[in-house]
Amino acid sequence: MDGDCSSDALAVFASGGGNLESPGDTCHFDQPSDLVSVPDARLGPLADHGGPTLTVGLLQGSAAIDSLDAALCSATDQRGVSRPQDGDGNGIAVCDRGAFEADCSGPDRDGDGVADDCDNCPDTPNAGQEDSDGNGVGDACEPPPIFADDFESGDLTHWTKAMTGA
Ligand SMILES: [Ca+2]
Ligand SMILES: [Ca+2]
Ligand SMILES: [Ca+2]
Ligand SMILES: [Ca+2]
Repeated sequence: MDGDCSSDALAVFASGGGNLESPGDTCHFDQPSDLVSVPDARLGPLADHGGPTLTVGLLQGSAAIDSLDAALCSATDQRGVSRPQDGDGNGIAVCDRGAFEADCSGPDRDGDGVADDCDNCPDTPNAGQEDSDGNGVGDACEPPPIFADDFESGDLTHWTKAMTGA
């Protein structure tokens, strides 16, 4: 979960555990296995990573990677990728939090040494993974802003707030 639930009346969750919230602690993730107030979750944008639904990817170094209790781990992620995968390259496969199991040693189609699952620009070589605005999309492939103010392309948060006042 990326964002702030305190301003959203619909965002009342009953946590089954194993969730991650960043940056705050407003989503009622109150199980011992939940991880809250993570300053930088390193989540990617909601995108098509394969499988029947869109998923939020996990970027290299995300606190969600390899941090889930084995008891809470399902056999596959929402895409159908088998769990667990070794996401931090330490040779030990542990489940990730959320609907996405990052395979950081998987295919690397742009050849920059960062696997597609964990690359913030999977089609643009950017070994350093620079992301100066921290939105999970690397500087190397960040689309230019549509407007000069806060309305950044791909980030509907500001748009929704402006439209609904929520
Ligand atoms: Ca993992
Ligand atoms: Ca890559
Ligand atoms: Ca890349
Ligand atoms: Ca960015």
